[in-house]
Amino acid sequence: MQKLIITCAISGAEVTKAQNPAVPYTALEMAEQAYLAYHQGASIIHLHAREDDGTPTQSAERFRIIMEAIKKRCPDVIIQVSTGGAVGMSRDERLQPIVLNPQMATLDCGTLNFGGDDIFINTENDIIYFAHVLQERAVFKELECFEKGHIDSVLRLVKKGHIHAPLHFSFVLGVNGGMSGEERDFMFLKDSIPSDATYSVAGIGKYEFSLAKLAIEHGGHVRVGLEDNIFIEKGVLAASNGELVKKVVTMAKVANREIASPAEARQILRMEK
Ligand code: KMH
Ligand code: ZN
Repeated sequence: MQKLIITCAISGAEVTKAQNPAVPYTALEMAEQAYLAYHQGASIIHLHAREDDGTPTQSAERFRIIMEAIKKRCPDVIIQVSTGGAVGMSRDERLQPIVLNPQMATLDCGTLNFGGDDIFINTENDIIYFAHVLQERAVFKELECFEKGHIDSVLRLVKKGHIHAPLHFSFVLGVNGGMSGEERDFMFLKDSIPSDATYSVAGIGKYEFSLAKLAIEHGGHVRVGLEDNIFIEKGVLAASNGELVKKVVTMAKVANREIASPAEARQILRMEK
């Protein structure tokens, strides 16, 4: 089996310090949380930017400052910039950090309810627009799929020439409004992607570690982090993103799966830069 790539979603756009005080807002806090995750074995940092008061922002300047701070602490880590941003942001607002030519970014592959009155909008034209911008700048894309229809959309857009290989999927399961993260859901999705594609799972809330275990056992990759889940175990807040990563590393050891370094992750995903 390939070595295990661990992504850590350190900050998110929605989770707050009131929910877990370890959620980072400032550049220094972001760098510290990224370092703790990287030190435990994360090779990719999935990044949302915040203002110092916690307000989500897609400002390129804010991303630049935060990415510089992270690079100082973890020079070789892969930073995966979010182009999802927060619910309600426009296409161009979400795409702002791409001017920084990050190595990697997310490409959200469909619309879904996001709890309450929120709708995370990614129309077919949005997906095509984002895909072309990422392609033009040679930014490696992670295809965020919140349910099976999103995978089908990707495969259709591949046929139409809008999305190009290598295909690396992220199954984000358990969002309030998306597909749940039971074993049957995981099996269905992993069997729905092309055999030469790679995938990672991001289980929201209670699904974080059960999905991680399945992905470890089936040759997939794993994302954890405070964006997705604030607890290390039922009712116990995680002390840091590092603690969440450490738990996955322990699970991987039990399953005899080695952890990929950032350089190995680049090779496994067939990244060009
Ligand atoms: N904050 C969510 C609305 C991504 O990073 O690309 C979208 C999100 C997906 O987190
Ligand atoms: Zn995100």
